[in-house]
Amino acid sequence: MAEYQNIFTRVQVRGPLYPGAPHEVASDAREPGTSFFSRILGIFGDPQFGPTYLGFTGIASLLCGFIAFEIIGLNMFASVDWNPKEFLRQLFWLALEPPGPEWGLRFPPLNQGGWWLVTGFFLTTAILLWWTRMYRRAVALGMGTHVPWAFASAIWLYLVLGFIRPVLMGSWSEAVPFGIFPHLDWTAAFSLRYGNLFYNPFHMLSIVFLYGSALLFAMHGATILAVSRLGGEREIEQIVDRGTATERAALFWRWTMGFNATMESIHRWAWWFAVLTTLTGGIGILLTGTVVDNWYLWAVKHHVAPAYPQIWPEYVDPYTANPSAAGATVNVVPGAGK
Ligand code: 07D
Ligand code: 07D
Repeated sequence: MAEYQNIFTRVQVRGPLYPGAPHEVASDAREPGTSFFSRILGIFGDPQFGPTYLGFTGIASLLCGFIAFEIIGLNMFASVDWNPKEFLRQLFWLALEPPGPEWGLRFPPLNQGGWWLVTGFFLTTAILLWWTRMYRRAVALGMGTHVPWAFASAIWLYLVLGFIRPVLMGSWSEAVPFGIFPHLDWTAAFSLRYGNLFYNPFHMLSIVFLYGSALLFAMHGATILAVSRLGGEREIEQIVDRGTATERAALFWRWTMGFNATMESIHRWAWWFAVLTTLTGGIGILLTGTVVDNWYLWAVKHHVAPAYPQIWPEYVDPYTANPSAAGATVNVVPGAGK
């Protein structure tokens, strides 16, 4: 049994190199030398690498991604005065920041946020080209387009964060900086500026689907591994050979919770939970600062959160002192703002 308790694949099956399902396109990918076996890849998945397909959109996407990556790196390098040691030491703290609020939606000089705009353009182009490539490869193989549409949900959140919401707010300064820790600082500051994102119901929904994704993934992965000694992971055989792994797994769940997903429905659950994480998240970010200026006051108004009592009158929360500026017309603290 021990062999089933490892994260890595123990058995590596090697047949002749396989060019893939019969299809009319990508015939160049069948050229000899485009595929090879790798023991390391075999530990994580299929040992065969390739054939790959780059095509125009693939190459253009990688090129744009490379340009964005380079501009970020060079700006960070410049910010430490081209000192390689400092660059490496401070790498995780360095940033390419968006333009300041004084620029609105205008194009500032390169070193005052212009580079951020150029990078955003190339990164977004790279991501959209990669999406196009996935869509077209799926169609070329006669598959459904579920993968690109799931990816589109992530791209939606990305576009809301860095493009759609800043445009609605009338300022690039609202957008996320490029940088490892700076983008975390931005996330924390965003929550604080808009009165605690925990009270944003779409942030709540996004968390539900994020946690739900992890739970579903754990349940599904564990279930299939638990019946893999009966061939549970061989999906094709499971459809034809009834009565072994799948039925046992289904009965396990009926025994323990009265209900079971099917071989098909579990993947629908997984797809929707993952997709809804970023779909609801994007809605939550889009509403922040545009429709709702303070999620805490919003929650008080809608009886989600209680109002804190005023204990020390001399300390007045600036938001409660001027509720109209907070975009909410609640009198959270009686007597405050006089
Ligand atoms: C495991 C698949 C592989 C992908 C990886 C990410 C880059 C960035 C940096 C050129 C699960 C590759 C990273 C290409 C290179 C430069 C400057 C996916 C897997 C390994 N974040 N975030 C990370 C991005 C936002 C938040 C890590 C991207 C929002 C928090 C990584 C975006 C907010 C934490 C990263 C983005 C936010 C992170 C690991 C885009 C709210 C962490 C990501 C395009 C959603 C964690 C130091 C990972 C961390 C982390 C990338 C957006 C919050 C650098 C590309 C603005 C709270 N984010 N993030 O594994 O350790 O994802 O940060 O929107 O704690 Mg982030
Ligand atoms: C970022 C989609 C875009 C990514 C793309 C990928 C490349 C790299 C290269 C592979 C991740 C492009 C890829 C370019 C390719 C290679 C090598 C998806 C992205 C297109 N929060 N929070 C969420 C929790 C708090 C805040 C979502 C938990 C605090 C902000 C998620 C907690 C504050 C935002 C979530 C918590 C705060 C979020 C993200 C707990 C900070 C967002 C979902 C327990 C102090 C984002 C509505 C996701 C959002 C978001 C979880 C706390 C701020 C569910 C569990 C209160 C500003 N938070 N959060 O999938 O949608 O992101 O909010 O405390 O913007 Mg949060």
